[in-house]
Amino acid sequence: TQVLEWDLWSVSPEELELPHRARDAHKGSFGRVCILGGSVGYTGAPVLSAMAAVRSGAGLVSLEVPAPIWPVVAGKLEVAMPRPLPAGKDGALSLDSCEAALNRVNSSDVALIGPGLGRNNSTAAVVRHILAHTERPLVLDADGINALEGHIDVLDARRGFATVLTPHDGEFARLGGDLSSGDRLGVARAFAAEHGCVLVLKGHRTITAFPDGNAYVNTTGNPGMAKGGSGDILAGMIVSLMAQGLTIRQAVPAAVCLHGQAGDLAAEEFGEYSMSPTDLIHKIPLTTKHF
Ligand code: NPW
Ligand code: AMP
Ligand code: MG
Repeated sequence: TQVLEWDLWSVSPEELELPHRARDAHKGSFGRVCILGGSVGYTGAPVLSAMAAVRSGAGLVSLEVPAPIWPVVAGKLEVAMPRPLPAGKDGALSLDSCEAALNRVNSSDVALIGPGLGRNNSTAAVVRHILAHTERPLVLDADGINALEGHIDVLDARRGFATVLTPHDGEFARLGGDLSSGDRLGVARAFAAEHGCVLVLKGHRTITAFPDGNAYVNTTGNPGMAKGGSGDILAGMIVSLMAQGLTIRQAVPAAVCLHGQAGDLAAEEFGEYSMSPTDLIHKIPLTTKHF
């Protein structure tokens, strides 16, 4: 069992790997990402995830959003492809979305579920339907995690399939995580082992814990990232690296490390007060161009 401190500038190339882009590669070589997110009030989150996924190298990025917000999301995107899903009168995903959303997840290489999705009951039921029926690798963030509140058995049933959860402390508490001991590393490792998932416990010194007990403590990032939207970007970066054929063990800590590094570059240019999550996305290219 290893506990590694990650700092991109001191990490050796064999520890941090990005997928090789062969001279004759095409977009299909770099994975199909599906992002299920967005709701009335949270139209920005899935867009941030999608832009981060594109900037991190994914070949094709599609976005599945409730139909009422589709025009707004489509107006913000050029490279990623937004598609509408059936919604109810309240604007949230309806149960009619279950099969369509599942099909779209199943026709991608990796899916991210949750950014800005909202906490409506039928939306959460759609999320759980997908979890229960897909064998695809999944990244769950925000309301994708919240949909498991009181339903941790749905996560446990996915043991054997790749599932990455990226909670902040509030979301981790909804999963039953108890950080009152102050031992974030120990608690994260125990959770990953118990539920057979990869846990990214976010914050200062984000921890990535694998089910076998391995864990990484990230050293990049800064409090300028403590702004709504930063986590949506991280989730997009993780799903993007996973789609490109890295192993989950390579992809997740690498995305966490690069996300913090992009945040540090944004802070260098704009300062921690004024930097915006959008600035962080614009710094991703500086973190990846050396590879
Ligand atoms: P308190 O009161 O601050 O101490 P929620 P959310 C607690 C979307 N977004 N970090 C905290 O406690 C997301 O994708 C859309 C954070 C509070 O009780 C989600 O879908 C954006 N919170 C949705 O909004 C940009 C911590 O957790 C609760 C914490 C809601 O996500 C913003 C807050 O968490 C956002 O990303 C910690 N370290 N520790 C957009 N532009 O569209 C404790 N808490 O209720 O899950 O709300 O994270 O804002
Ligand atoms: P979220 O709460 O989902 O928007 O996620 C916030 C993101 O910003 C996570 O990746 C955190 O690790 C990062 N972040 C927030 N505050 C800090 C901090 N003080 N130092 C480093 N990273 C932070
Ligand atoms: Mg978040």
